[in-house]
Amino acid sequence: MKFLVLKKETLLYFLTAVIMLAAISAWFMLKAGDTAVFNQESSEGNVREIHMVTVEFKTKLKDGKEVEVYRWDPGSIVLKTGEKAKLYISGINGDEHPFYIEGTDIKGTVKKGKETIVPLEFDKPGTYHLICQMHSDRETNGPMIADIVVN
Ligand SMILES: [Cu+2]
Repeated sequence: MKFLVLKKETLLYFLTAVIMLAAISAWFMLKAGDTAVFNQESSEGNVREIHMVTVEFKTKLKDGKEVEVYRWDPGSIVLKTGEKAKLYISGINGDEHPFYIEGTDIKGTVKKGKETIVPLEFDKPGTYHLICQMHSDRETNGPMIADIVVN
């Protein structure tokens, strides 16, 4: 009788061990699954993120006159032909910057405190100008032009 009780106990221990092992492997399998999904997502698009801001330089001249200029920062970005990128432009200075990219049909507006996302992909190499229509030259507190260099 005692032997039988012991055997039951052993069986219980064995069962507990099996359940624990199953739980641990299930946890690892789920974890591996999560990683696989994450990897799929990151390799699927392979879209590069590029961040840009709108800035303003301002100064007072000796005669008291104020001069200012608006710029895209960075002023140039480099892409490979066919490379997919997302350009995130944050509006820091200036209420708004309506822009277009020369040689494309891309246009939009960057507003203060907001982020404008511009998907980029160029089939032909060259230098494409990102031009702010409001600050396109020195007369209008520009030139607010960034170069998108495609190699
Ligand atoms: Cu502007």
